[in-house]
Amino acid sequence: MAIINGGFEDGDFTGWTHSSDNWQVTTDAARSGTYGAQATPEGYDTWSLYQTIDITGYNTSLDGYFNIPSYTISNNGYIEITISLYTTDWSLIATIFSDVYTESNLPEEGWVHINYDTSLLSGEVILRIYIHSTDGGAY
Ligand SMILES: [Ca+2]
Repeated sequence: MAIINGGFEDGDFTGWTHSSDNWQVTTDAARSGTYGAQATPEGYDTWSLYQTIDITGYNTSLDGYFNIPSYTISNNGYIEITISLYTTDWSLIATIFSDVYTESNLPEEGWVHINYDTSLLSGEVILRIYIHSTDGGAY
C-alpha cells in the first residue's frame, strides 16, 4: 500500500503512530490541501511519527515538506529533524534527512523539500519522522 493519510487530509493522524500530545493536525500547518501536522513542543521535547508502508511497486520516491517558523526557536534553543527508513524490526535502512536548526540557520526558503528515491527498495519499511527540540516547533 502507499502511504496512508500522507498529507494529513483526514484531518487527524489516521494511519500514523505518534508520540507526545504536543502535536496536532491543523489547518495552519497545511502546505497543500487543507491540513498538515504541526509540532508545538513546550520546552524540551521529542516526538516521533511513523507508519509502516509497503513500497513495492507503488512509490518510486518519498516526497514531503517541512517548515520551521522563525518565532519558534528562542533562547539558544534548537530543533533536530531526522527522517529515516527502518525495517519492520527497527533496523535502520537509510537516513533520508537529518539536520539541526537554530535561530541562526533557519531554512531561508520556508518550506524544505524532501525527496528520496526508493526505487531500489521493496517490501515493508517503516517511515519515521523524528523531532527533538529544546524549545520550538515545526510543521
Ligand atoms: Ca496536507
